[in-house]
Amino acid sequence: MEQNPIPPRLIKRRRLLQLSGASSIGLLLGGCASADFAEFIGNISEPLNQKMEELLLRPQTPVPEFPVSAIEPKALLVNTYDETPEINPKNYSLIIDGEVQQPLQLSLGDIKKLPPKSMVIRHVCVEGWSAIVQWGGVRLRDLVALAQPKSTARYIYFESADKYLESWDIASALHPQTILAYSKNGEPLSIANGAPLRLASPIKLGYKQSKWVTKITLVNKLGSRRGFWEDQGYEWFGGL
Ligand SMILES: Nc1nc2c(c(=O)[nH]1)N[C@H]1C(S)=C(S)[C@@H](COP(=O)(O)O)O[C@H]1N2
Ligand SMILES: [Mo]
Repeated sequence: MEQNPIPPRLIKRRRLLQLSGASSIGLLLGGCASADFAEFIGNISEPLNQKMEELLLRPQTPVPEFPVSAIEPKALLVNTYDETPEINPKNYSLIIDGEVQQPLQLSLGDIKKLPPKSMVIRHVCVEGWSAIVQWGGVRLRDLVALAQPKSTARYIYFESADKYLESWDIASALHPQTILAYSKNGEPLSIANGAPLRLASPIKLGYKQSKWVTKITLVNKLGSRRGFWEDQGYEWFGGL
């Protein structure tokens, strides 16, 4: 089966950033230098082999969030490589399938009944920009729990309406600050930013944070496609 030549968590962030050109490191660190930034990006998430039950019952340690006053409403934040798909929120449904006991098809109304989670975090794009953003939505772990994941699930695929694809390790997906967001900076999410639902997480780089998510599939093994950028050489784990 498909194997990563190097365990993803051993790949250093510095190397990852070099993938998008050495200049982006300077830009990234110069453009958004803050006292805690180095510490913030130094945190790698949990080991990949944590058991499903453990992940669901004992949430991983949250990473520090920013105060609302730190939000940068004008910071560059729209980055899409293909067409922007328009999804009618009335017809929209999110599918959760794969290694689950209870495959689900949920409307936006269903999803919004889950407990809301809001957080102010830094979004970091490897192209050399970052922005402190407030995201509001529901925890992915709450949605996955509804579908009753099997213990065989180790990875999770996200399909988007623009054909963007992402895959994550299950531990990062079940992190308490990995959310499916429907609001940004206190307003309904715009289409450009991924409405009706997009991933947001302080533990992953921007390219892991799929916009316009329509389908979530839990799997035991990764397939030959691992992600839009990953299949072109970007590092798979994409941790912050
Ligand atoms: N479906 C989809 N999701 C996507 C992308 C995309 O092109 N399509 N771009 C990614 C990248 S590289 C980044 S940095 C963020 C940008 O999110 P924003 O446009 O809301 O700033 O979305 C990510 N999610
Ligand atoms: Mo990005």
